[in-house]
Amino acid sequence: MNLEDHFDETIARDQRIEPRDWMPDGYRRTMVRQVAQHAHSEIIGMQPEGDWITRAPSLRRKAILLAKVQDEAGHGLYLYSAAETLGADRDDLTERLIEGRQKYSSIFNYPTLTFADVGVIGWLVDGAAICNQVPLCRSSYGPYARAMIRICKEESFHQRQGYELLMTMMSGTQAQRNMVQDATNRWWWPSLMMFGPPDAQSTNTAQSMAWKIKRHTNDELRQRFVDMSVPQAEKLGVTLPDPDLKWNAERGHHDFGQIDWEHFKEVVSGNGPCNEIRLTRRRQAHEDGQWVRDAAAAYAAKQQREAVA
Ligand code: FAQ
Repeated sequence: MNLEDHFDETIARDQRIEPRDWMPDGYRRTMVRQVAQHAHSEIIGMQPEGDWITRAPSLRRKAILLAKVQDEAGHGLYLYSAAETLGADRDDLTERLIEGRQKYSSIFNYPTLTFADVGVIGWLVDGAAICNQVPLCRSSYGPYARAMIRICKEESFHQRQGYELLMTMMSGTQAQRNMVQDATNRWWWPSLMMFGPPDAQSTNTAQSMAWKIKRHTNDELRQRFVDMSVPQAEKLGVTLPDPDLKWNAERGHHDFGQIDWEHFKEVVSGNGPCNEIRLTRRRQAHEDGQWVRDAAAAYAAKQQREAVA
C-alpha cells in the first residue's frame, strides 16, 4: 500500500496520525496553522484576565485567578510542543505571532473593565472554548488530541470558577448585579465569534472535516453553545443581549440574531479595541526574556564543552 493510501485508511478507520507517520503537506500545514493559532491564543489570552491579578478583591479570588492564568500558560506550552512534533520551530512561531503574521483568537482583543469580566470570561469564553475543544479530543492528529484532553479538564475548572464568581456577585449588591449584566452584554457577541466565520465563508472547514481534524462545523458548535448558555443565563439571572434569541420548537434549537461579521473581520485583521496593546505587551515580554534565553544557551554550550573535554 502506498503512503497516501495508508494515511487515508488511517483517517477512515478513525485512528490517529502520529508525528513520524507520512502525511500530506496540506495536512501538516493545516495542523501547524491551527495548533499554532491555538497556542498563541492561550498565551495572549493570559493578558485580559492577568490585568486583574493585582486587583482581585480577596486572597481566595487572587489564588484562583493566578492558578487559571498559569494554566493558560501551560496550555500554550503543550500546544507549542504539539506544533514542534510537526516540524514547526518554536522561535519561528513566536516571531510570526509578534510580527502579526499568525493569528490568535479574536476574543482576546477586548478590554476587561471590571472584575465581573473575569467571571464572564470564565463562564462564556471558557464555556465556548470547551464546546469547541471537547470534540478536538477526537481530532485525527495524536499529539493535538491528547493535549486537548488535559486542556479540557482544566478549562472545565475555569468555566466553573467563572460561573461561581458570577453567582456570588449576583447574590450581592445591585451595583454588582449591574456589573455582571454589563460584562455579559459586552462579551456575548464576541464569544459567538470565537467559533469562526459562518460555514458558508469558512475556508478550511470542509477539508479539516474530511481529515477529521475538526469533527463539527463552526455553525454547529456555535448553535450548541447558544443552546447551552441560555439556561445558564436564566439560572444566573442575566439577560443575553439579543432580542431575537428564542426557542424554535421545530428546529429543537434556539434561533439567534445576526452576528456582525464585518466587526469580526476588523478584529481579526488587527483593528479590534486591544489588538495593539496585546501584541505590544507580548513583544515586550519576549524582549525582556532575551537574557534568559542567552543564559540558557550559554549554559548548554558550557555543558557541551565539558562533555567533549
Ligand atoms: N479569531 O476556515 P475557518 C482559548 C480565522 S480558546 C481569529 O473557519 P478553521 C482558551 C481562521 O484561523 C481560543 N481568527 O478556520 C482560553 C482562518 O484563518 P487562516 C482558541 C479566526 O481553522 C480561554 C479564517 O479565520 N481556540 O484560547 C477565528 O477551520 C480563556 C477562516 O476560518 C482555538 O484555537 C477567531 N475567532 O476554524 C484562554 C481552538 N475564527 O488561518 C484564555 C482550535 C476563525 O485561514 C482565557 N481552533 N479564524 O488565515 C479551531 O477549532 C479552529 O481553528 C477555529 C477556526 C474554529 C477557531
